[in-house]
Amino acid sequence: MRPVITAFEASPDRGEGLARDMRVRWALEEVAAAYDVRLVSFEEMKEPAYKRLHPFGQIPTYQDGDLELFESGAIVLHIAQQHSGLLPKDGQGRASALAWLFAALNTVEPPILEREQARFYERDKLWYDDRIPLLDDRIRARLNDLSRWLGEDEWLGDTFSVGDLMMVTVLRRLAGAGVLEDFPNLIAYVARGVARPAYKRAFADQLAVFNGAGPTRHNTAR
Ligand code: GTB
Repeated sequence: MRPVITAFEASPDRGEGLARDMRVRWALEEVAAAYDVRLVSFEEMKEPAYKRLHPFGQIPTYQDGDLELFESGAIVLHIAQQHSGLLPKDGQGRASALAWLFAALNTVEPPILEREQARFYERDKLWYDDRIPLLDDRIRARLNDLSRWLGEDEWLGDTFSVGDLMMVTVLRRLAGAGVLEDFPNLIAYVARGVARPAYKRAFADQLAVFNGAGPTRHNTAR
């Protein structure tokens, strides 16, 4: 039996891989786990049946037999724990990879999300033009520290881990914001992440949905 994840039937990101099913697809590809995708509409996500699976009526969800999960971080962590490849075997390496997973979600993503929300919902507000530079500064403060930590290293720990996977998907959300460009080592870090074959497969699969092919190439056993 293959796990089933949910993804947007029609993603507002137009196939750019910015919705949160992308990180789950990428994790599944990294560990070479076959999976199925159930595409859902915005209407279906708000129905009681779906909300029994996801209390907030969002994507992604994950079902594997009787096991049901929501929250992309919890899903990616579960995948990393079930398979080898995304968590180092040594104690410190594993603990640090988990710390970076949480740092991506709890420390770096929030100011990026706040900027996104402002762009979506506050464009017509009087304060908009003053607010964006403030939000950019908050993001820059995080990126500054992240950039310093990474230095010229390839990944945040000794090897690619679930922490890098999450951090790269979070940083990708800055595309077009003109903030990441101040940090050449982070640009190179994201480029290394998206150059991974597993990332490319995951990206192609979610793009195929946008291009109307449906969930056709979502299994990794290839
Ligand atoms: N904390 C949850 C998690 O990490 O799983 C957040 C899940 C979430 O926000 N899901 C979004 C969703 O289902 C899709 S990814 N939204 C529908 C709703 O809440 O009704 C967020 C997203 C959406 C669109 C773009 N985009 O167009 O670029 C990027 C990211």
